[in-house]
Amino acid sequence: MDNSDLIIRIIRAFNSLPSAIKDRKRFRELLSHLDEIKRIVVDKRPPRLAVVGRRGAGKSALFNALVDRKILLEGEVDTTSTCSWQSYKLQDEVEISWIDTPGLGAGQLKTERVQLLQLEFGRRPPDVLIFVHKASEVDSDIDATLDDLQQIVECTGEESARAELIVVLNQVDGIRSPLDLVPPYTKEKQDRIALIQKKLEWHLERRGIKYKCVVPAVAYFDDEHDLRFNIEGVATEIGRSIPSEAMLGASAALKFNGFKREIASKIVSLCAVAASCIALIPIPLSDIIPLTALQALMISLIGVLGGKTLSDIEIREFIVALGLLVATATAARQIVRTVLPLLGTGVSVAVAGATTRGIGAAAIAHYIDGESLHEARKKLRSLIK
Ligand SMILES: Nc1nc2c(ncn2[C@@H]2O[C@H](COP(=O)(O)OP(=O)(O)O)[C@@H](O)[C@H]2O)c(=O)[nH]1
Ligand SMILES: [Mg+2]
Repeated sequence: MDNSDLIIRIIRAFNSLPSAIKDRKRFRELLSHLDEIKRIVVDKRPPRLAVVGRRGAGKSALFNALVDRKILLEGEVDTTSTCSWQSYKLQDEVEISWIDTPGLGAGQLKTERVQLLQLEFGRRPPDVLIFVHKASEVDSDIDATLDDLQQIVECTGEESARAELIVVLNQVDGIRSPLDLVPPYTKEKQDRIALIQKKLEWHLERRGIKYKCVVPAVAYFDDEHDLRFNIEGVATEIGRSIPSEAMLGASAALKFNGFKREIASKIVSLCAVAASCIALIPIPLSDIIPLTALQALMISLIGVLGGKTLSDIEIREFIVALGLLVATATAARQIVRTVLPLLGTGVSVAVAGATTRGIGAAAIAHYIDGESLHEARKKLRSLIK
């Protein structure tokens, strides 16, 4: 059974319960968490990243740095620009949609262009908006650029529903210290970067532009030199802001552990809360079986984030290796194939939540951070004591 089938069956099984139970607050909370998991798994689609910035800020380079491949041409003068989403296929079934809005602050953002963007964003809103700005240009006539940025932010929808704005302070390698090009940087350089970052934040606040964070970075790499700095930090911020539907797609495209860990922790939290709700529902169903099915799904999803499609047997072996639930683990994923069996013995809320969190942490340690099963087991033990 694949993960889509599994979550659909879990939801269906809970939905078939008597309405007296379904009216309970806990039950509704459980279903909303299960629905969120369903959005991640069943409604998954490629991520949509919109990038804006001045010409030469490093928008194309940032794309290449994020996907770790030279796909877009850098240093090209963008003459025409399409104002529509471009899809880039990275591998089978791994795709990223990107829209580039170049030439900010150069008087090129004509009304017509803004309207086209607005139309496109109306059809398919961006998951995150990334403003790339060159570190050496923070003080040079930034107001015209910020005016244009503000217009584009407004294009992305009503204020309450807008994508988060992530600001990338790019090309920090070029900040004075010429002998300090490659990270890790000296303390002096780090202080300078922090100062420029503060300044950019000050400009954004002065203009009333709502942003999530300013992330310093270097996007440059070629066959011989890799000057990249903190691209994982950029990816992690994208991971924090990305909506459920784009999580799996984005994690296949942006292969950074920081990003994957961010998504995995969200999945673990959802499953842990759902597990506590299951334990609180006072019916025979609220039992170890659906709980184990949910935990199996969680492990499988973390495997997917780590680039591994786990078979039912591998999931069982993982649960067994953690020293848990040997008997029920056998049937972990098949169990909801039929009606959930009505067994007794409820699990306590605290145990259900904590164990689920512990298993999640162990799965992240093993499948994302590449730690041994022994280490993963230690992680679980440290969390459920
Ligand atoms: N040193 C350095 N060069 C960069 C960095 N990011 C981009 N570049 C270079 O700056 C130039 C402009 O970058 P590009 O991505 O084409 O800018 P765009 O116009 O915003 O798409 C290209 O030659 C890039 O290779 C960076 O962080 N450091
Ligand atoms: Mg470009």
